[in-house]
This record gives sequence, structure tokens and C-alpha cells, in this order.
Amino acid sequence: MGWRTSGVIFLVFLPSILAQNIGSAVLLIDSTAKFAETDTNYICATIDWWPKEKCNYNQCPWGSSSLLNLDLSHPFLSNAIQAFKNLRLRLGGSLQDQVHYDVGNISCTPFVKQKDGLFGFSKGCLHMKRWDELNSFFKKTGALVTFGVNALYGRHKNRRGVWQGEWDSSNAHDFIKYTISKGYHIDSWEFGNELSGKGVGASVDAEQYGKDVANLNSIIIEEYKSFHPRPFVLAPGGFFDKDWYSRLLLVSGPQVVDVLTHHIYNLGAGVDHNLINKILNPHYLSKIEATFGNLSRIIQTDGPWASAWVGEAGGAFNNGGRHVSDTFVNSFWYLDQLGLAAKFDTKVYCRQTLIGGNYALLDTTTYVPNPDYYRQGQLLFQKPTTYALLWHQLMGSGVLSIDSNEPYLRSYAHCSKQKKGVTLLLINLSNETAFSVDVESVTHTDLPVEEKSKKKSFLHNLKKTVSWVGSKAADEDLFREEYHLTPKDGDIQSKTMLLNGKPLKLTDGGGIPTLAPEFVDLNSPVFIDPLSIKFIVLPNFGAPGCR
Ligand SMILES: *[C@@H]1O[C@H](CO)[C@@H](O)[C@H](O)[C@H]1NC(C)=O
Ligand SMILES: *[C@@H]1O[C@H](CO)[C@@H](O)[C@H](O)[C@H]1NC(C)=O
Ligand SMILES: *[C@@H]1O[C@H](CO)[C@@H](O)[C@H](O)[C@H]1NC(C)=O
Ligand SMILES: CC(=O)N[C@H]1CO[C@H](CO)[C@@H](O)[C@@H]1O
Repeated sequence: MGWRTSGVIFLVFLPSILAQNIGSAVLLIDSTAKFAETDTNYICATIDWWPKEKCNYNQCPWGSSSLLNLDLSHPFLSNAIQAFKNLRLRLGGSLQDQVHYDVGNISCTPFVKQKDGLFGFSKGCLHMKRWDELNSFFKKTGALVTFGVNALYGRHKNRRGVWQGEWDSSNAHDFIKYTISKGYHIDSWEFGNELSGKGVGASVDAEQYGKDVANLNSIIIEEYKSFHPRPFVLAPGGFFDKDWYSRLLLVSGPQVVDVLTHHIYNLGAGVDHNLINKILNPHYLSKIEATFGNLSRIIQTDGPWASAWVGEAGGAFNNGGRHVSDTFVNSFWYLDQLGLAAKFDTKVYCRQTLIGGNYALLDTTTYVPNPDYYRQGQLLFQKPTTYALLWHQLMGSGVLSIDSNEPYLRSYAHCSKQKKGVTLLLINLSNETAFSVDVESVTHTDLPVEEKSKKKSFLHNLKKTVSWVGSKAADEDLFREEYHLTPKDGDIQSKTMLLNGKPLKLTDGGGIPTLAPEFVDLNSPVFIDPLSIKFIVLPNFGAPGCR
């Protein structure tokens, strides 16, 4: 049975969108080969160092969410991490380059506000007692930890904010030795935070940085010599700058930097009144592709041994936007970022933050999940033993190329995770048009070579496409799974999100709720309402590239 036949059922199944415009969109998925691939644990969130005195725009949204004072015994916190089987956590942020580790003979005093300090703070201290507590928490919750090392230690600042001199590795080295001696598992060590290019608060020349990261790499090789595999070395955890990043790879040399990490705050300042307009503008959202594209080109030419991670992305900088970054509307940005980054072969995407600031996945005061949390996290009810993520569970690591004729309908396709077929993520940015979506599978050979790059002409090739609906479907494959996400009362700035029409909230025991799909007749047309998001699992979508 093909699409045309099912078009007959169109009017019968028309949902509650009659009052709106209905556009028709065509999605062409090239299922011949994977276009890119993510790590199995693609989803990552950050925990920062900011003390509660970190304020911007007369708001102080950090509370006790720092690595140094976060309440690790809060049940919502462990539940939220455990619900992602192996959530990646990246520990770092602006103050990381001022943290001393209280091991060995060094001065170690807590962060205090200091006018002439970097980012307005003095140097700070991580006591090993706290490090012990953090590690027992990570072990209990199954987190995969990336730790951001202080890369300014031993340097001095010149008048123009450039930090000079060699990195003094002694304190980090002692800290790594301590960590290994305690048996703490660190997935990866990252060198520095936002010191690349012109830097944010401070910068370091790429030449010097390259030598220093090579030094860190030697320490990792030496200390982890009996470990297989040993932790990855990540750098520089800053904003992408073509020449600086390229220089870093060339100076540090082959197999030193395993992962190039970069940060994304493409929405501008948290106080910007235009945040929502930017988030809902597909042309604005796409601008960041230039960064992803340039980064992958640099890896190809200057460091083919390395891969790319987004090490920190909060959308809007300086704590995120209040009533934006913590509400439904932010997910148009967030899910689009997850989709886009994956297409550019990004292996891991770290969201700023798990907790802390306006952009937190969990409310900083109550630890209750904000809407963005659920978009990626879920407990799959069919498999009670598998705690998983919506993205992590549904979207496999294989990324397929997908083309849409409708700019306001953003679409991403991945091989389904742990089952056959393909899973789509559809994001409707239009505030007035619902889309009826025709999903077609094409193969490389369907399109003449010269037409592959010409999007405009792709509709003409529709006749050559193959239908995705299998003719001999097994009974259990007669349905597709749909997860439709909408805001409560149609208010895109609501903190409550509906899944298939029902509000998502913690269970009475503080557990993450079951996120159940709606099973929809495979032959009924795909719809998506304005300003809403859908994950769709298509069991029968023939995708040779996914095998
Ligand atoms: C510790 O450091 C101080 C000052 O840096 C030094 O005077 C002292 O001798 C050191 N102690 C040890 C045991 O190394
Ligand atoms: C990407 O590279 C092009 C070509 O070198 C350059 O013009 C552009 O500014 C770069 N963009 C970014 C965001 O790096
Ligand atoms: C949709 O957005 C446009 C531009 O922001 C606005 O003019 C229009 O009134 C909105 N339509 C609806 C139905 O909200
Ligand atoms: C085709 C379509 O629906 N276009 C609309 C998408 O949404 C934006 C604003 O949300 C409108 O300006 C477009 O006209």
C-alpha cells in the first residue's frame, strides 16, 4: 500500500486542526547510507562551578547548583540522571580555570567575589572530600564524566587579557593521580574553558596551548598506562575560531587531541527580548551550520584522528533567558541543535546545564524537570528494565540525510535505536500552519547526480521514489509510534509540556513519569500541528544504510 492510496483516509483522520492552514510537506530520506554517526551516548549535560553570587541582569539564577554545593542526596537529581542510562556529564565552565585541587602542597581557598578577578571571582578550591562525594554520586547514577582541567594554572596575564607562560601541570597531575588511586572512572579529561581565539575572560595563544595539551596527553598516557581504553583528551572547550583550532591540531600533533570541543551560544545574550523570534526563525537557526561545517573541514584536513563534540551549549549566554530557556519554546532550539549537530558528525552534545541558571534541564530550586529535560529523557514502559532517553532510546547513532521542501518544518532522520526502521524528529516552527507530511525513501540512484545537490528540483523526482510502507508487514508493524509534544494551554512559554495531550510531571514518589507513545495506524497520514514537535518511529521504513 502506497501513500497515494492512504490519501483517501486523509479527511477521515483529520485531527483538531481544521481551523488552521494545512500545508503539505514532502520529506525525502536517503536511506542508502549513513550520512553521519553519533556516539551511543550522544546526550550530555553540564554541571558548572558558579557560586550563588553569579548574577546577571539583576538575577541570580544559580542557587546551590555548583559542583561545590549541589545537593547530591536530592532524590530528584539522582532519578533524573539515572533515567538516562549513562548520562554524560561535563564538569566545567568559566571558573574551571581558577580551580585549585586540594591535593599536594598548594594554597586552596574558596571562591569569593573579587572585582579584579577573572569573571569577578577569586581563585577557588575543590577539596578531595567533595571530589570523593561527587564520584560516589557519579558511580551511583551511572554518569559518564568529562572533567575540565584548569588550563591557566601557572600562567600570568598580560595587559590585554592574554595569558602567557607555560601551563604548570603539577596540580592537575596530582589530582589525576589521586583520582586514579581512588578508582574513580573519568571518561575524558578536557583542557581549559573558553580560552580559544580571542577568549571570553582570558585567552591563550594556540601555539602555547598546543604544547600544553600535548603535555596533558603525556600525563594521561603515563598515568593510565595499564588502562584500556584510556580516557580521551578533549580541547579546547571554547568558541570556534578556524585559525586557532587548526593551529592547535597542527602544533599538538597526531593522536593528541582526541576530541575538539566547541561551545554554542548562538541566540545571543539571555536578556535579549528577541530570543523567541530567533528560536522560531529557521533561517536564524541554520546560521550555525557554517560553524559546524568549518569545524568538520578542519578535522578532515588538519586532524583526521579527532572528532567533534559540542562541549557546552546553552543557547543564550549569561545564564540563559528567563521564561524562555526554561520553557517549552526553548526545545525548538534545543532539539534542532541536537539534530543539526548530529548531521555534522558531532559525537556528543552537552547541554548547559543539567542544573543551574535559567537554561537548566532541572529547575534549580525544586530539581523538578523543565520541558527540555523530557525531550531527551524518558522511561520506556515496554521494557521496564531499560531506563532510557527519548532521543537516546529512539534516535540511533546512524544519521540519515533528509530533505524537506518546507523551511518551517525542520526534520531529522536517524536509524531507529535497537530496532529496524527509521525514527523521525519533526519540528514545526510555523505558528499557523499544520503540515500533512509525505515521507518518502529515496536511494542515491534515484536521483541523477547533478540533481542531488539541487533541492529545488527534488519534487520532480518523486515518481522515482519508493514507498516506505511495506506490503507484507507483520502484525506488530502495522503501527507507528508517535510522541507528540505540545505546550500546556498552547502557551509556548509554559513550563509544562504535554506528551500526546497529557501533562508530564514527576510521579508522587519523585520518579520520572512513563512517556508512552501513541500507536498510530501506519497507513494514516502524518500530521504535525503548528508550534509542536513529534518523534515518529517508523518500523517498516526500508533503510539499507541502517543495517
Ligand atoms: C609547601 O609550600 C610552601 C610554600 O609554597 C613551602 O614553603 C613549604 O616548604 C612546602 N612544604 C612542603 C612539605 O613541600
Ligand atoms: C567558515 O569558513 C569560511 C571560509 O573560510 C569563512 O568565510 C567563514 O567566515 C567561516 N565561518 C565560521 C563561522 O567559521
Ligand atoms: C504568527 O506569527 C506572526 C509573526 O510573528 C504574527 O503576525 C501572526 O499573528 C501569528 N499568527 C497566529 C495565528 O498566532
Ligand atoms: C508556510 C508557513 O506556514 N509559513 C509561516 C510559518 O510561520 C511563520 C511564523 O511563525 C509565518 O510567518 C509563515 O508565514
